[in-house]
Amino acid sequence: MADYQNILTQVQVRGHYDSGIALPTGDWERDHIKHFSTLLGRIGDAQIGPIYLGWTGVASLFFGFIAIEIIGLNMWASVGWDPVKFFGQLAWLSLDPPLPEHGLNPFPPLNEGGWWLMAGFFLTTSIILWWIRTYRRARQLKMGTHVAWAFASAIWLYLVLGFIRPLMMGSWSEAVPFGIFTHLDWTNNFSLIYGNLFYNPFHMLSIVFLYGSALLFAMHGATILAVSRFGGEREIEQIYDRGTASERAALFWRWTMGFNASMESIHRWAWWFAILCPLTGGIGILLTGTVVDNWYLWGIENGFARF
Ligand code: 07D
Ligand code: 07D
Repeated sequence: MADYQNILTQVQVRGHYDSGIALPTGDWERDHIKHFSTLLGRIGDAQIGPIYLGWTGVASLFFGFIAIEIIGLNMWASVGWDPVKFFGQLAWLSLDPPLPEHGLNPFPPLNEGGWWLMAGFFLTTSIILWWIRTYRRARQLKMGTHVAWAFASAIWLYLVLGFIRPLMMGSWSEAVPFGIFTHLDWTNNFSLIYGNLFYNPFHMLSIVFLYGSALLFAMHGATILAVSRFGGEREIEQIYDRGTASERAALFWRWTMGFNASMESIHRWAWWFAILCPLTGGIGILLTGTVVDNWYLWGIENGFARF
């Protein structure tokens, strides 16, 4: 009997509609959407919902919408309200942070960075509300709060780039613009201004964890898929059952490299690698321009960059 599913099979997880555990009284009703999608069933669970929004979810979407609105309308205004130019040039349009002469002024003229500050405020509020939502939903389900802390790590880098470092440098103009290609130009310029970011050890560490995450993801995903014919994707059984799938998966890595992560530890490896990527990255950005002005010269002083 075909009783497993992955992206390469046609078999779907589809039973009766499952409402999940009951919410405490006072929490919002969330069973309005009861739907199955064959298409979504090909990449995951076919059941859609129940979706819980709650006030943090609604407020987060609301503030996120305001931020996108401010960014979008500014971009549209920058092409004289021409809809064709707006869509045609969208990837090149930008809402830039305040001009350097405004320093940390919280109310610079709207067209010289005021709109950027406002959009940043609403976007940050939206992201933090979404963080609270992930934390509270996890607690409500009596889960650990690992997802929230992983998300917090990304928020840390975001805040360093757009808030904490500009504060320490004394100017909002240090922050990242809102724009697809302009934020890439900013990234490139940042590296050039501060003497080649490749020589920043925290950029190195961040890359280690970025590449490491890809490697771990490939190893773990591939291993579980490779033993799915023995039920390897049913992880609960793997923890107490020394059955063939888990045994073979572990043995594969012992055979190929003499060591295997356990069914539990592999997820800790993945969690830490993913978290350490933006965490170390944020430290690296925070040190740039505040403690170190030129990473290449710093590398020479510390004996690992050569003329
Ligand atoms: C696949 C999950 C889904 C998320 C997606 C992104 C937006 C932006 C634009 C309002 C993996 C949705 C995009 C909401 C809308 C406006 C103006 C996540 C997945 C599909 N970047 N970056 C991208 C952001 C920074 C860098 C893409 C955000 C730093 C480089 C996308 C932030 C630096 C490259 C994007 C942020 C930096 C990109 C694809 C915030 C250093 C690329 C992202 C909030 C870290 C790549 C054209 C993706 C690209 C790319 C969004 C910050 C460097 C537009 C929201 C300042 C080198 N970045 N980025 O798939 O194709 O992520 O750019 O900090 O090459 Mg970036
Ligand atoms: C951006 C965290 C914030 C995102 C949040 C998400 C929404 C949207 C929408 C759901 C990504 C909010 C989401 C609002 C919701 C929907 C639809 C995480 C983010 C909160 N670099 N570099 C890194 C490499 C060079 C530079 C990290 C490689 C050059 C700068 C990473 C190379 C120069 C910065 C990395 C390379 C340069 C970085 C990012 C190679 C440019 C940073 C890690 C092979 C010429 C950032 C310390 C991350 C950092 C960063 C990789 C080259 C500049 C490891 C592989 C030398 C300025 N670079 N880089 O997780 O932390 O980002 O640096 O050349 O700021 Mg780099």
